[in-house]
Amino acid sequence: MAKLTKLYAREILDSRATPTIEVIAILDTGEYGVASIPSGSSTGSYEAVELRDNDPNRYLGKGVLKAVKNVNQEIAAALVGRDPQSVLQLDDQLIRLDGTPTKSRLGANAVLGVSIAVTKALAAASKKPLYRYIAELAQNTQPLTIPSPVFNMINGGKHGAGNLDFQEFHVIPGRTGSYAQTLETGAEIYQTIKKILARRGAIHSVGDEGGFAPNLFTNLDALEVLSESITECHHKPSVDVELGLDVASNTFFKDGKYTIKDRSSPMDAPEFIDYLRDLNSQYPLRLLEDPLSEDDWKNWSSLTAELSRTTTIVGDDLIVTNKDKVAKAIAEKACTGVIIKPNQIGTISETIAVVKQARAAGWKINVSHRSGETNDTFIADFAVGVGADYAKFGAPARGERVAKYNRFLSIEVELQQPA
Ligand code: 2PG
Ligand code: MG
Repeated sequence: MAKLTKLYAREILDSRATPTIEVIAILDTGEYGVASIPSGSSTGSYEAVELRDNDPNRYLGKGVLKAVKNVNQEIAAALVGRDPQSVLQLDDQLIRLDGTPTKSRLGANAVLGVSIAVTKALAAASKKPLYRYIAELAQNTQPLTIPSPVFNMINGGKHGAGNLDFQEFHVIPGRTGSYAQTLETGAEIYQTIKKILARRGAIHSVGDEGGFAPNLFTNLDALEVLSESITECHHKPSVDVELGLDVASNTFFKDGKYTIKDRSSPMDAPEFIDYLRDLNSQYPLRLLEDPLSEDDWKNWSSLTAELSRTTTIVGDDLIVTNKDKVAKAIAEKACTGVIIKPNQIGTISETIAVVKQARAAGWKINVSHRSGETNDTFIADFAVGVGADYAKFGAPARGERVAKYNRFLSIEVELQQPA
């Protein structure tokens, strides 16, 4: 077996000019893995803790030198010179070393950086493509396929320009052909949205995930723009090309009420559910993510009972890639799909365990990037390896988003080759 000969980290920048951690793991066989960790801005309160320096004199307090030091000193001292044996054993060791339920001592960013870098190094040493190595870790024996891409075309909420309340307006091309075709469809629709927004005088910039951040009157108008552009590209909206939303409702939920610009007064949960039901009949949605706030469990169950026959109700901030939350949601029938983000929990083994648990409950799996990203494409291999139904990597624009969609293109070609 291979020994870990070097493990070190450094501070780099993510796509939002914010520092993040990059970890390098080198084996005595010469193989190595490099991982850089993404970061969310609409984070759920129950996510694992991303360690930041809080030193106002550097990067407005957002530096990650403490996390870097934790890798270079404590974690390296525990792991270097040893055989990591398996990702599961490595992750167990990291969890024990940190010793907190939320990885707040060493930092989930430091811990996940090591977990992914070593996973990549071990995959390289096994001479298997990363996605196959992940499939073995996940005991996924199904034929490997590329998940359906969920393109985030219009950015609102915390990722936008302050005009729209909902965070993400998705376009999901149907899978009649190859993944490459869905990417082509997504790119054409993206370009068409740009033209339509210009025509409407809804001056646009782009948001954090590469989608447009336009000036529109209501959240519903954004869905209208998506539908119009799908039609203009000669597809049938909600049939050939479906729609989705990440409402990210935590961001506009206050004192028990949901406040959005489409309504003159704040709505309580039953009123907001009525609003979402009407929206869903006007613009049928394939995926409806975080329609209600992260602690509003009772109403999640009512909404799921009402809408899940036609629409997958997806928990992100509700579930935070956490096994206890998944168990609660299964028991309460609170959702039928889940967003999977490794940095919400902090190790690859725990992330895989959550995928398996959700899969066993019959949920749809949507593997997701974060709004602050790097060019690391690990998440694309991960999504293929665990057999995700969907992958959400932002718009088909901006380098850090496109890197992942392009990685799918090469995996698709490899999967088509005879074994
Ligand atoms: C989300 C994500 C990614 P963030 O809410 O699904 O799109 O956003 O990374 O800011 O939490
Ligand atoms: Mg979300």
